[in-house]
Amino acid sequence: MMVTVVRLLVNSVVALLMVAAAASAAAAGGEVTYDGRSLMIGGQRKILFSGSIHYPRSTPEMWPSLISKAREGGIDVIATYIFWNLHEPQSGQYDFNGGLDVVGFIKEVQAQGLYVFLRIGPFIEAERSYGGLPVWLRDIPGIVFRSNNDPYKVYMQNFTTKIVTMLQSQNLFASQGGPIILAQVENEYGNVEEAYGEEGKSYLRWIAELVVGLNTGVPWVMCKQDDAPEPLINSCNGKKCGETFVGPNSPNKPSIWTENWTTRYQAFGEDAVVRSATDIAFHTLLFILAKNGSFINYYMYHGGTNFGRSASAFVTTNYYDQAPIDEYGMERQPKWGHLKELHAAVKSSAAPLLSGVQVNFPVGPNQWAYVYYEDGGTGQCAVAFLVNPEKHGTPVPVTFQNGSYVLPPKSISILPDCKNVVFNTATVSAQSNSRTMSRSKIFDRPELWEEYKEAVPRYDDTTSVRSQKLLDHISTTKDASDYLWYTFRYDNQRISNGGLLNVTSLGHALHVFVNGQRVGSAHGSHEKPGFNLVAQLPQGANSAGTTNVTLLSVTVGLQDSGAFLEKKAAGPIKVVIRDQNDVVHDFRKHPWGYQVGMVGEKLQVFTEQGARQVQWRSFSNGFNPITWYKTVFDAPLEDAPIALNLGSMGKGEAWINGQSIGRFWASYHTPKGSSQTWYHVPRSWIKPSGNLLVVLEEEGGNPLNVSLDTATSTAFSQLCTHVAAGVDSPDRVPSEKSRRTNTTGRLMRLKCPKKTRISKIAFASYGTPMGSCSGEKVSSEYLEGACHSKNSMATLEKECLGKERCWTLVSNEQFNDDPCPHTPKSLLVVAECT
Ligand SMILES: *[C@@H]1O[C@H](CO)[C@@H](O)[C@H](O)[C@H]1NC(C)=O
Ligand SMILES: *[C@@H]1O[C@H](CO)[C@@H](O)[C@H](O)[C@H]1NC(C)=O
Ligand SMILES: *[C@@H]1O[C@H](CO)[C@@H](O)[C@H](O)[C@H]1NC(C)=O
Ligand SMILES: *[C@@H]1O[C@H](CO)[C@@H](O)[C@H](O)[C@H]1NC(C)=O
Ligand SMILES: *[C@@H]1O[C@H](CO)[C@@H](O)[C@H](O)[C@H]1NC(C)=O
Ligand SMILES: *[C@@H]1O[C@H](CO)[C@@H](O)[C@H](O)[C@H]1NC(C)=O
Ligand SMILES: *[C@@H]1O[C@H](CO)[C@@H](O)[C@H](O)[C@H]1NC(C)=O
Ligand SMILES: CC(=O)N[C@H]1CO[C@H](CO)[C@@H](O)[C@@H]1O
Repeated sequence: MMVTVVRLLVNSVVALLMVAAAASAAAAGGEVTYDGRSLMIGGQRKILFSGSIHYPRSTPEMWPSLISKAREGGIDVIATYIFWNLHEPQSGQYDFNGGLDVVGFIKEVQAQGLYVFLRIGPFIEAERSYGGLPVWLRDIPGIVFRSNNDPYKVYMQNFTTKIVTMLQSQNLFASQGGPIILAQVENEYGNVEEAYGEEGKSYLRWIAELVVGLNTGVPWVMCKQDDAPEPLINSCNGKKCGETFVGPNSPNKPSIWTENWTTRYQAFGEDAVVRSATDIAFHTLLFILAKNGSFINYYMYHGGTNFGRSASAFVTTNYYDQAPIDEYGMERQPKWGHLKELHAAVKSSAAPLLSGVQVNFPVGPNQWAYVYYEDGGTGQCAVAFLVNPEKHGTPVPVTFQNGSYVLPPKSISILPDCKNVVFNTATVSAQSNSRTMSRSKIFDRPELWEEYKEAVPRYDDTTSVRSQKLLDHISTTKDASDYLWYTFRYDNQRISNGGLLNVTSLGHALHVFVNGQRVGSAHGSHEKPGFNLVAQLPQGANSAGTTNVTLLSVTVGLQDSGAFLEKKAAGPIKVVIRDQNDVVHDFRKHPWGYQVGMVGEKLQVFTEQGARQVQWRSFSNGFNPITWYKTVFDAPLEDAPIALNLGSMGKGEAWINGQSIGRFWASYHTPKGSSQTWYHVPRSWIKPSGNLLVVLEEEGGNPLNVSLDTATSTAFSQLCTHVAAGVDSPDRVPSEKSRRTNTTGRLMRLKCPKKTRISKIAFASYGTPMGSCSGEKVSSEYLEGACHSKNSMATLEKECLGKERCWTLVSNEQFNDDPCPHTPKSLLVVAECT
């Protein structure tokens, strides 16, 4: 096929009129076409930087500022998924109000002159519960999700059509003069396609027909889908698409990176993943050079918050807090600033990049020049890039067109005039910042709290749902709640005194009560949701009467990916008691009683009205399993983002004025401490006074150390220096400052930018430290070597803290220590100036 430009516009006359009408906005639509090089908007080739910002992960009040920070950061396109389970909570009942006003969100993007990449799915994964699919879909008879299955196709088509029609009615597609230039159907279907065999392939063809038939006038992509049917564009997701992407599956399709992961989502029990600005910048630019990339979407640009019960299994309530805009909507530096500089440098070279002919050749052993020549390759050098892909090692000097350049490891330099370097991906000039949480209000007095304890249900009374077997957790709750109570009882005469209760659960957490007393708790993890819980049954129940056993099974969000999601199950699947005589009693087939959810959830005790439905008592120190706590507070005076510090609590959910700020699980520790201590409270959810805070605690945390904190960000510059020790040719020591007589060592100097002082030594090691001073100084990139003087930090702090400049000798005398005699040593210091 010789089609080089695919025209998708149905009615170009209408579109041109719309374009004219919207011409004042920078991102006015236009016919979106493409070829093997790039997307073209209104006939103009574009290199587009896109940033994912998901409207339900912030509030409408935050949208304008998030979008404006993205625009200021050099972002051209805002990418968002569409969240089916939020928009259609019950079959046929739709919600597009308030925080779900996707039309309002897109119009805000348009008003700020940016484009939109609309990722409809409607299966989206996105670390959302059930991958964004409504849980009621499970109950459609005969349904198989994401396959050539009529019931699924009916619902999928209905919702997809509804979204497209709604956006078309508002003229939001570029072909109508709107900002939407690109759309996505399904999500990483390539990961599961094989599991569905021929039915998967048929589904894929059906999808292509469906979306083409919607006549949006914009191209559609399928990410991680190398066999995407014509005319859908296959695109890459990952951290390193400049290395991994196999390329478009047709020469007339552009190279698109739909998810360049700025970090990774965090799960409870895991530390936050930090991806440095320099690593992101390197791979982004490499994709442009090595894969002819012309569209890069940062996933995420702002992660935000998984409010309510919206996170998928074990995923933390904060989402991609390490993205260029943090959870609270503040720039994360130097990431935001470094990428802004990258975008500006690439934009300044966009024309030759897109129209020039690329030639690449070596300028060192493994260093490369990527040069773009004008006039079909016969003309002048129009822009050049110098690439050093070596991940480690020292900077490499190279010669390019008679000029000398030094290329830091894993870096790309941009030479817009083929001569001067305006940007290097590993050289950060943007300032850094750090976020400080300050306690604004501490709820540390018992009088501030009231409590309401959930009763532990027993087999007889409250458990209206009955069965002769163990029911699946998800099929029984239908995800109306995280909680499902399982109750049974046995005759004490049947089982000899005491014994071991052994519960096998598919996940995610479980608390076990015997006669109303908790005897054990256990939980799984993101990697392994299932677990066994073994609990000692209490001694002493004499042979008369019954023993009442209650299991509280808890889901922590539903799984978001994998084939055959409709069959996924949770909760206990095996319950046995091994008695004192080693007799095993199996309770799988036994009369069980169930209660879905907490009484407090049913009564909505987290709302003003619901709170009046129950009898609250004054705070008692003794924790009884499953307690609701309630207090009232005034808004903090500081004009800063707010978070609830739940570091002293265990696990549960918290509400402010009836709105859930999400699940908390502060007790799920990692080697560095709690997985998540702070939980974002959107400013717009609180009023000046009389705010109702309700916390449901299922593990027994201490509410007396809960606080309302404010987040502030402090800018600092980072200094890094690495000096080898040596007895020969010591640097000259400023004599007036020479306080030591023995100067047979090299000198290490630090100097802060004007009007700032050294406020922190972030890293110091005299010995054989590892790490280099090129690249962004992410602390994990520096390590003490086998040889390290324990005096390093104290020595640097003594010499440098509070000073504008300082110096130390790199010698045993200075450190009063020789950590490894006869081994060449060096000193690596990372300091911060504020
Ligand atoms: C599909 O949408 C149509 C029109 O909106 C509606 O009448 C019909 O009930 C929907 N079908 C299903 C299965 O949701
Ligand atoms: C990039 O585009 C050029 C010119 O169209 C082509 O020769 C080259 O093979 C492409 N490179 C990749 C990795 O697709
Ligand atoms: C490099 O220097 C040589 C010798 O002076 C000269 O002939 C050549 O034109 C120079 N090349 C560039 C790209 O400046
Ligand atoms: C509990 O049950 C599991 C699964 O049947 C089994 O592997 C495990 O050994 C049992 N533990 C004890 C202590 O009996
Ligand atoms: C177990 O529950 C039954 C029925 O509610 C009750 O009569 C009995 O007292 C309970 N047994 C214990 C030991 O609590
Ligand atoms: C209360 O919280 C603060 C800040 O998180 C912590 O430093 C302190 O140790 C806590 N105190 C208690 C008694 O838990
Ligand atoms: C100075 O330091 C060097 C090397 O650490 C040592 O060999 C020498 O003895 C020192 N000189 C004096 C005067 O302390
Ligand atoms: C395809 C790809 O680049 N995958 C990478 C995504 O990011 C994770 C870490 O966050 C890497 O382990 C993968 O290799």
